[in-house]
Amino acid sequence: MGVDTARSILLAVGSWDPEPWVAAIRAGDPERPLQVWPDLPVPSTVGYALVWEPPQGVLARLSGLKAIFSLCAGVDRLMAQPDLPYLPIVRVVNSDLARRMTEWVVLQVLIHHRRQRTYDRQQAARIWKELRQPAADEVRVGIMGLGVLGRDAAIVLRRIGFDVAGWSRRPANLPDIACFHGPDALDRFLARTDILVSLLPLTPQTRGILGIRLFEKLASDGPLGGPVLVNAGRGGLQVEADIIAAIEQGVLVGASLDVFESEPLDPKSPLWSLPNVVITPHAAAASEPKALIPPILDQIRKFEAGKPLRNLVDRDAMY
Ligand code: NDP
Ligand code: OXD
Repeated sequence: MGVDTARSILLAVGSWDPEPWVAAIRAGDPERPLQVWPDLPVPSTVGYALVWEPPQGVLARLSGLKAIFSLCAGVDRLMAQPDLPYLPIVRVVNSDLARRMTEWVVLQVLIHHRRQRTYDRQQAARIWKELRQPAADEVRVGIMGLGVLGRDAAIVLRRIGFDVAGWSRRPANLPDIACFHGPDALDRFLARTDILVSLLPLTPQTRGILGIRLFEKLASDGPLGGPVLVNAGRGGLQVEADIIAAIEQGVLVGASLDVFESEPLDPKSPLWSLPNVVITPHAAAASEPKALIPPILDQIRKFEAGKPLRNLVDRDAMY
């Protein structure tokens, strides 16, 4: 039996700074050979590719490749590569990432719930005026996507006191959270939602789902004066022209958007200046090398010892 020499790592992180990733890999496994794109002196020795937006064609060149580790939770751009090898893809499932996302989601829900944008405007105009404040349990938050991130956010929002529901593809069960699943339950889920939080992956089934027809099905009788959209999933989930129209027509009374159809968001987009719209630059939950690399190296070591890989992308479901 020949010796398996394909045990080196290829790091390909697109426009990100590779340095912190390299430092974390070297600290976690100093003995492991590492090649950092675009330096790929011996492609045949690469066993593991750690990637964020790798250039097309690179992965297909790695004849000894055994597994691909996505350095972000969403794998839509990776899955869209036409020459993606049919190998296991491990995605990010990490408590650091989940905590970061939950912080962002809770912040946005509270900004709308506590009318922070209105208070910002009042402060700018030196107006002292207290606004009526509904209790958290009067506000129905609906989370689309009850996966690793959606569940964490749901539990914390519930703990704060919101009336929380979630919607997923397959049945889910979470204490004190109303769980809906599948296309047949979507309308019922929307009808009981004042603040809609999207933490869906981008797949052929979810592309464009956040459009005017969906917004019109949200609850319009809630204590915030109308429904609010919060999207940190992917920009391809949303139809931005519909969000703009919905805000202008009062179908939505606010939105918080971290992701966009095209990033960076065009400086000319009306979204920048609509009232009660919060824009963040795809910053809800950053991939942190110090947090993400140790469990990846641990998985590689266990895999080499014959253990199965965990957190694999389902190639059929595309997430
Ligand atoms: P998961 O794969 O753990 O969860 C995805 C959830 O979406 C699951 O509950 C899944 O259902 C549900 N879902 C998928 N397709 C459908 C569908 N057709 N109908 C209904 N529900 C569906 O992903 P994560 O929670 O880890 O991450 C979610 C997304 O967040 C990522 O894909 C990424 O795009 C985005 N993200 C954004 C970041 C940012 O900074 N803005 C940072 C990190 C992630 P089921 O439970 O049945 O499988
Ligand atoms: C992710 C992201 O998917 O940063 O992890 O968007």
